[in-house]
Amino acid sequence: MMPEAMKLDNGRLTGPQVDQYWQDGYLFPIQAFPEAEAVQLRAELEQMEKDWLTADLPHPLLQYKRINSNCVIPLAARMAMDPRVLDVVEGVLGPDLLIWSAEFFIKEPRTPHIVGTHQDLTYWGMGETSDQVTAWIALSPATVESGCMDFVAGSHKNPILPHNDTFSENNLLSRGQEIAVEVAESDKTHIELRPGQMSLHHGLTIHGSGPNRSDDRRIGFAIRYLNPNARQLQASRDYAMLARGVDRTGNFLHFAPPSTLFSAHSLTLFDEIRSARAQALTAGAREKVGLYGGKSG
Ligand SMILES: O=C(O)CCC(=O)C(=O)O
Repeated sequence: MMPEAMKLDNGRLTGPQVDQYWQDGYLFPIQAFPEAEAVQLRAELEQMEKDWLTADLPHPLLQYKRINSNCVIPLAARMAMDPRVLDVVEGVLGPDLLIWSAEFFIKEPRTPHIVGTHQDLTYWGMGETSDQVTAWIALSPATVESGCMDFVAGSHKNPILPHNDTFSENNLLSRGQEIAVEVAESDKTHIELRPGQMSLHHGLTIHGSGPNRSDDRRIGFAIRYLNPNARQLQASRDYAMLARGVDRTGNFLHFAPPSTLFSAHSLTLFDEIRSARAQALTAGAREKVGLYGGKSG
């Protein structure tokens, strides 16, 4: 039985829920959309997949879904800018919100693909900032059987730990990256979610996910939110979409949500963002440090 979503205060996190997030480095399950609406959103996504699978796009469709989908797919930008999601994210990041990337993590039924255990911030080029959070929304049941995420409680209090590139075919991350420390099964919490529910996680939280052994697709939509204090430290410039409030720092170049699918303008922008970020994404993990290093987040 999956747990019921936590009770919000008028769509917003309560003080104790925010404290829980900072204590554990994650929070779930939170109702982002009613289940029936999630079913509709999934249908819209799957229609788009059908319509564009064999289209003549500069990159395979999978790449546009997997990273910066909010740049080229209006559905992705709409979900990432949904006020119900932003109201929750505000509880962690404050009133000024940027979207750095929105990514579909899809595991087809009965496939071996996993996501190796990692910390997101290792590859973002932003250092160990707490000015970010990922909201991961389930568009199909995320269960242990279907390969839901596993989080290690309190692990966001670590610095960025060493990671190895495995380049494993079954790892959905670009370099098959995996944290170079053993994580005990008993330290992992399974993040089971019903369609429409979401989890929040910190970019230093150690997490990964197993294979989909179910007969349904496992569809997750991960939105990387920043507040404007975050900074790109490795690439010479970076981009983000302003979702709410104001950006007084100007650390990111803003772009508008797309109004049509894969417009020529958005396809060019997609490549521009990718090449600007390549510097940060290809940089390695930092020096060797111990697990559970005790730096407070
Ligand atoms: O969807 C998954 O299984 C993993 C996603 C993930 O690693 C993330 O959202 O940071």
